[in-house]
This record gives sequence, C-alpha cells and structure tokens, in this order.
Amino acid sequence: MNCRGKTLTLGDRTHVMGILNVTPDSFSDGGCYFDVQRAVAHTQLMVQEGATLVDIGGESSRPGALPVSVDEELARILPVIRAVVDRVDVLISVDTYKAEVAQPALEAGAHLVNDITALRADAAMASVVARREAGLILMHIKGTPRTMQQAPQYDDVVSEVHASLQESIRIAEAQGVAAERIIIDPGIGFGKTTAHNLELLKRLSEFRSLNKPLLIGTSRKSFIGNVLGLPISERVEGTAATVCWAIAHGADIVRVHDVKANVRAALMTDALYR
Ligand code: 8Y7
Repeated sequence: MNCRGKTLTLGDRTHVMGILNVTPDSFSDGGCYFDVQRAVAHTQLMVQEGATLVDIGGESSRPGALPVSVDEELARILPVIRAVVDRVDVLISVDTYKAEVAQPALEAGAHLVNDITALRADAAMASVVARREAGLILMHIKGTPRTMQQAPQYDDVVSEVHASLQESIRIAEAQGVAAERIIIDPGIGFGKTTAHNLELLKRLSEFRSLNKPLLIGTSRKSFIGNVLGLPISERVEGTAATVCWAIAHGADIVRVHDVKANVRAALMTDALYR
C-alpha cells in the first residue's frame, strides 16, 4: 500500500499503530514548544518499541467529548506533524473527520487520514484524500462521539457494520480514492455495548469479504474493563489478548497505546499464525 510516496507492506506481518493524543492537559493550550517536544519524544519511543504507524489526533473522541474548532485542532496537530515527519521513518496518520483539518495535515506531511466517521461527517473528505493520494481509514461509528453510547442498538451488529463499511468504501472509490489505499475498521467502542464489541471480535473474519486491510482498535477500551473489572491503567494484558485474537481472525493493523507489550504479542502471534 502506497500513501503519498511511503509504502506499507501488508500480509507479511501485523503492523502496530501507536496512538499520539495531542489534546491539551489543564496546564497548556496545545501547540507550545513543550507540547511539541513531548509529542516528538513519545513518538520516538513508540517507534523504537516497534510501531510502524503513528496516529496523531487533536480532538478527543471519548464518549461524551465535545467537538473542537478547525483552528484549534490545527493549532494542536500541525506543529506536531511537522516535527514528527522529519524525525521518524514511519507512516503518520491524522485522526480527523474534517476535510479542512485533513488537507493541511496532509500538506504538512501526514500519509493517511483516520476518519472515525467513515466519510459520513464531511462530504469533502474523500476528494481531499483522493487528490493527495493519501491512505484512508474508514471506521464505523453509530451516532457521534457525544451521543454514541446512549443505548446503541442493532439487530445484527456484524451485518450492520459490514453493510455500512461497504457503503463507505463505495463512496470513497466513487470520489476517486484508490481502492488499494483504503483500510477498514469496525470501530470497537463507537456506538457499541460490551456485547456488541465482543460479537464484532468473535466474528471479525466476516470483514475479510470486504477485501480491504483490516485495522482494529481495542486498546484499554471499556469493554475490556467490563470483562476484567479493571480500570484503564490495568488493561494492558486484556488489550494484548484482543490483539492476538484479532490477528488470528484477520487484522492487519492494531491501534494501541502500549506499543512495547502489543508489539511483542503481535510478533509472537505472527509466528504462530502467519
Ligand atoms: C479508534 C480510533 C479511537 C479505533 C480507529 C480510543 C481515533 C478512542 N479509537 N480510530 N480512534 N479505530 N481507526 O480509546 O478503534 O483510542 S479514539
């Protein structure tokens, strides 16, 4: 897979995408020198630990989170993208569903867009991605980050998510995104109960019929907390278990916070499965 001149080889091994949140804490507004330095250091650590992609996001998609403006999102992520692309030799994805954010992020050096609405939020997104020959991650969400966990319901979660992703793929390709630059993701935790998330993972191999690389993001998510009865800080092992399972059922890329542990789990699973 080629994204803006950079290649990602799929099939030989599982790729680990490290998460880089550049949402400010209570002591800063984001974008200041200290924030950028800290983001670069964390990225370098994740790459050292074996991440081959880094996902940079400036707006929290936590349940109940409020949207931020385009200007604010750009002020947080652009200095970080510029600093990171010069220093690490991995693919950079930008976690945004706004075309007005994606475009400058791609100009600044990002290689792919991680759209957690699978093109449903912004009609201009596909053409921005297509024109720049970037990669595109289509993630399923039911509702919006603010409303998604208000009693989500499905008749059959797997067939509904499958059909929704199929439609997003159709839209992306109709608007000029190259078929070989599209990655799909069922969106674990985005408008889903614990039972829905477990069902999606149990039947993950059904998404293979869409004939696209498959990305899975389970890292530290609340369904793991619900199964184990553990807080966020204690979900590394539970996350690693889902990573192994996902690889054995078709995942090509896993999106995680704890890169070192999950790279080890992925390498071991690759030796058994691939
Ligand atoms: C996912 C994601 C988040 C995911 C993709 C978190 C931005 C919540 N989760 N993107 N983003 N897939 N593609 O806990 O599962 O990391 S944010």
